[in-house]
Amino acid sequence: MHVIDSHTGGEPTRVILDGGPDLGAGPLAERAALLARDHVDFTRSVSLEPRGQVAMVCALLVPPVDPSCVTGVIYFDAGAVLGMCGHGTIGLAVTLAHMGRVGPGAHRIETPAGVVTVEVLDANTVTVTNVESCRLRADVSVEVPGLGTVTGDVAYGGNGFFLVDPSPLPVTPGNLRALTDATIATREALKAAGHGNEVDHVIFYGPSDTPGVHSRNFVLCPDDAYDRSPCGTGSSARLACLAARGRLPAGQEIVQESVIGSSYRLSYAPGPGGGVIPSITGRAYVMAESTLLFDPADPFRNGIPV
Ligand code: PYC
Repeated sequence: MHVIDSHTGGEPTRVILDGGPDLGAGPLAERAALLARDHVDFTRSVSLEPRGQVAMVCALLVPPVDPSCVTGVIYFDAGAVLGMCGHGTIGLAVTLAHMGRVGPGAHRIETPAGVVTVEVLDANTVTVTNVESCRLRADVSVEVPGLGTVTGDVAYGGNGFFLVDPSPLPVTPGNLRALTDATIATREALKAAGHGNEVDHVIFYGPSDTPGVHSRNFVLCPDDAYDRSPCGTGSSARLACLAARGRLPAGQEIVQESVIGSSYRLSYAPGPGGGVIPSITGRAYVMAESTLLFDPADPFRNGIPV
């Protein structure tokens, strides 16, 4: 199995070029559901340690249904198959450019959430135009053990998010353990309150001391790792919420910082369905080209269960 690893703002992406399971030729959302239902050993074997790493998001290349797309892709981490992935799409575009499969300019990529566009600006810089994103519910409050009442918006940006601004605790690199525990507890409280189908990521927002930055975020992913990047689909959900509150006009750019200090430039255009069409610009770097080996005698060939 050949893979190329990159990172986008510190968040890893493993592009799987061959050797994945046969998922047929149906719509990508159906193929993603098959991957989640029937191939958990495969998804864990490539994402979890010892072959993978904490926070790994994998990008399985599949033939697109739409022939105008350069590829289809299904993203997953160790905890879930994702509808879309923003940092992964930046990493994928940089990887395809590294392989000589795309040049500078615009290209379409099919994901389970829909077709997205990438604009390759240089060898490392990519703008993703995401699927239409929208706020689903404003000011949802849940009781979270240890935190009290936590209030946020439920929004869709290719994945489902609960966005809390301001964060109940400081969003700083020194606070990663407490932020992880608090966002997991918030996600569990949302599940218990019946929002489990709408939310699989939780984001807390705090101020940044970097000049020109709109805010700093901490993003909890389905595998309980935090996103080292500012999260492309989470940023899309954020744009939808800012637009719905009248706090950001269409076309105005903001900079979103992650908890480790990497950043995306964000803006949006009005969407046809009343939401927003997000643009996310970030940088990715290719780190490794590898052949993964799976020894049947290896007791951890399907990853170390977490
Ligand atoms: O960038 O959309 C994203 C993402 C989702 C999960 C990890 N990163």
